[in-house]
Order: sequence, then C-alpha cells, then structure tokens
Amino acid sequence: MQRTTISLSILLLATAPAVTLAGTHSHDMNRAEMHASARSHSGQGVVNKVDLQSNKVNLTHGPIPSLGWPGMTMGFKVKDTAVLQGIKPGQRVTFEVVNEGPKQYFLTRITPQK
Ligand SMILES: [Cu+2]
Repeated sequence: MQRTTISLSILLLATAPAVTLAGTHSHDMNRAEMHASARSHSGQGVVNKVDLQSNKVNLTHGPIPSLGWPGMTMGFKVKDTAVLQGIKPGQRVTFEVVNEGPKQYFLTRITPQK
C-alpha cells in the first residue's frame, strides 16, 4: 500500500510541470496575436497621389472602425517605398495601416483591387 502511494506521487510530480509549461506557452501566443491585431488596421480607398520622393501617399479612404475613423482624404507615410511599387493615382486599393504613436500612421501594405 505504501509503495503504491509513493509511485503515484512521483507520477503526479512528473506530469505537473509539463502541463504548466504548455498552458503558459499558449497564453503568451494569444497575447502576441492580440497585440498584432490591435496595431494593424485594414481599410479601402482610392489613391490620389503617390510621392516616392518623400515616402508619402494620399488616399481617400472609407471608414476604418478599428481606428474610430470616418472616411476622409489624407496622407499616409510608408517606411519603405517598395510598399508603393506599382501604385498609381485613380486605383482602388485595400491597405493596412499601423499606429506607432500619436499621429504616427504608416501604411505597411497597399494592394490594388481587381
Ligand atoms: Cu484618414
């Protein structure tokens, strides 16, 4: 009887850490996903002007509920002009915008609609 109790305790000790680690890991992954979706916002609009010299693009975009924005015409910056490759005035586009601080909005993706 004594022997059975001891081997059961060892079994529990051996399994417990594995369960805890698995739980922690999936929690961290969920947190990372929440941060990503909170920072990247999708929108649709029409291109007015592309300025490759100053890394800017002017869009008339529809409402972006995740930012609390109504539709408007405004300029966005890009960090890399590669994002603006093949983008021309008059195109209907979908785009992704990230907010990196007060009035710091950058387009990370802009794709013509077919
Ligand atoms: Cu806007």
